[in-house]
Parts: sequence; C-alpha cells; structure tokens
Amino acid sequence: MKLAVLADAHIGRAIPLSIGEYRRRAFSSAFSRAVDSIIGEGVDYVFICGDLFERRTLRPDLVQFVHDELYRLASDSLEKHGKRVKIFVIRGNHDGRPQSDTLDYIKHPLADYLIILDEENSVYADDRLQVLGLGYYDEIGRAFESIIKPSLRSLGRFTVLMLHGFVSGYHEVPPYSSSLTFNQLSETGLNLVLAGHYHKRCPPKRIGNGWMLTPGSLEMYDFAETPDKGFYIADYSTSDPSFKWVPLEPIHLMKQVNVESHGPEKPTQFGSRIMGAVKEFSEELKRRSKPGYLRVYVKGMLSEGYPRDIPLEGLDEIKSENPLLIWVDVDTLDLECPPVVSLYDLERVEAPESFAAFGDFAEDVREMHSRVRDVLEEEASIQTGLLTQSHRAPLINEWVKRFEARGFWRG
Ligand SMILES: [Mn+2]
Repeated sequence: MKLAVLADAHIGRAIPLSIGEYRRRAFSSAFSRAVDSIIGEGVDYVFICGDLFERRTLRPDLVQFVHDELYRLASDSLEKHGKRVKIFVIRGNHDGRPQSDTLDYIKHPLADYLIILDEENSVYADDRLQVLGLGYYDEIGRAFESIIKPSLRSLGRFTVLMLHGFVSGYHEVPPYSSSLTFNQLSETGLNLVLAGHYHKRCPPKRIGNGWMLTPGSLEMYDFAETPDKGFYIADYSTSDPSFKWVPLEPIHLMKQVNVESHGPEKPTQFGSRIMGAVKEFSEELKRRSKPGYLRVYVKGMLSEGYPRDIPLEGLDEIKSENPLLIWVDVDTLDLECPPVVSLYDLERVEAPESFAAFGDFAEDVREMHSRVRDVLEEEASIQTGLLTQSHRAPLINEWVKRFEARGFWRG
C-alpha cells in the first residue's frame, strides 16, 4: 500500500497582488507537478490535508483546473498502474467555514475517487484502512474531542488521521494558537497522523506505534518561507514503512533580503545598500536562468529626511536590463525616522488613538477598522483589491448606524 501525503496547495493565491498572476501560476504549477509525480509513483491513496484552495471566492477556471487535475490523477493511475486511487480531502482555514467551503466546488456524484471528510462524514473505511478527517477549527482540542474521539474507541484496522491544525511537540506553534499535543495523539493508537496547516515540512516522527507526517505547503506562501517545498510518499508494502520526500522546486525565485543600518544613516546610504541587494539578486537570477521577485526589508534609522527621500531611481534601470527580475518591493515601514519627522509620519497611524477624542466611540472605530480589514482579506476583488458594492454596502450601513446611534450631530 502506497500513500501520497500533501497539504496547503493554496490554489488561487495571488498575494502580493501586484504580481498576482505570477503567484497564481506558481501555485497551480506546483500542484500539477505534484499530480505528475503521484501518477508516476502509482499510489493507492492520496491525502490532501487542507487549504487546497486559497480562498472561498476564486476564479471558476481554477476550480475547473483542480477538478481536472484530480480526475487526471485518478484516471492515469488506473490506466498506468491499474489502481483505483482514492483521494481524501479535508477543509483548511482558507477553504472557508464548515457548511460553506470550497470543497463543495469539487464534489461530484460521479467522482467516486474523491472523498471529502467533514463533520457529517468524518470516517472512511474499506478493507485496507480507515481514515478519520478533522478539518480546521478555531478550537482544535474541542473539535478533536467531539468529532474524532468517538471513532477512536475501536481501532481494529490500520487507521489514518488527517487534520488541519497545529500539534505542539511536533510543530513550532505560534503564540495564542490552539493546538493538539503530541502526547495526546500518541495515546490514541493511530497508525498514521497527517497534519496540514503548518507550512514547513517536518521529518516523519514516531508517534506511539505509528508515524506522524507534515509535508508543509506546496509553494512558498510568502516571503518569510523557505523554498524547501514538496510532499511525502509513504510506502507500506512491507511491515516497516519507508518515507520518501518528493521536492517541488518553485518556478520563481522568491526572496526577502534585509537591509539594516547599524546606526543613523542618510537616505543616500540606505539607497546604495538597497541597490546593492537588488543587483546581487538580479545576478543570481541570471546565473540560475530563473525569473524571480524580491522584497527588500529595510530596518534601522534615518539620520535625516523621510523614507521617501531614499533614492531608488536606479531600480528601473536594473529591472529594464534583466527581464528575469519580475518585481522588487522595498519595504521601509519599520525604518525609524529622526524624532521631528516621526510626528508627521502618517504611515502607521493607530486608528483608535487618532479617534481618542471621541471617547468610547474609539472602540467602535477599532471594531469597524478590523472588520473592514477582515472582509477585504476574504472578499476583495482579485482584479482591483477593492470590495464589490454588495460587500461594501453592509459595512457602510453599519457605520451609519453606529454614527447615528451616538447622535454626534446634536452637538
Ligand atoms: Mn495553509
């Protein structure tokens, strides 16, 4: 019995928006190449551990693309290896909420190779194995107790748990995130625990008498990640399983470099350091004959002037002489300015502070501000980065209601 374990494909991810088309292509390409390799391996089961899609609202052609790729995986596996592969999918946080998620897009009554495990249908069993699925929940511990625990009482056969969430003791869990614990899972008697959500691949780890795997994301999710991307093949044809890592090299070089001053420096000094970093990256692209994008993160302190005084005219020249250099972003938000300038630095205004004069209405401002940001994150148009009228209108109504309730106009 051979298994493929992947997660966090994030199909449709288009961030940063200014290079959205490149990003979309990178995620789709990684997924297609994963499908190619899985077909080549001839596996019996495929586990997609959440975040198959980037968001609930996405282009129909991407839904079609995923649908076609899964069909190709199933039909080519049958043709080449005579295997009727089963593909399991669970919901990640990017796929939406329970009852309303992207996995509805790929469900099809004729797609008997596709098994979506959710709250209504959290267990699959055939004569070789049993699969339990736990999608993403804000309180993963509670969801585990109510959805998975009841099925753990009688583990007769080889049992796989798929989940989309953190496991402390295996992942580096970010502060304030809910997680299961490694110990909690090792007491269950599960044979294989497959965890998505954590984007960095983790080596196979013994858990009780079984194994735990995290393949990480298929592509670089953002500039902070490293390009060590791919998925696992688990081979259970002998009693002692073996695990193989299948790397997927990102089609673009995506890199962040930090430019930092050790003391206060002039805008021109920052400028030449930034240019140096961009030139070096441009040379790397040529050497590797690979297109790429760069984020220059600028830290330290300006001795005079504003971040906008940093001379960056040379960027266009570097870009125009190297078509492989797709995009350069210079991020100066954390650059400190001389005190007198900081007073006028409007880039990082805290909404509630600016509205402190409104008393407890500042709290309303804070709430609305974060709601608008959430809606933008989830619903913003892929083309413009803005909200459509139907998403904007309820927010405007809410604002008007809150203003009216306060009766500011009465003086
Ligand atoms: Mn993810």
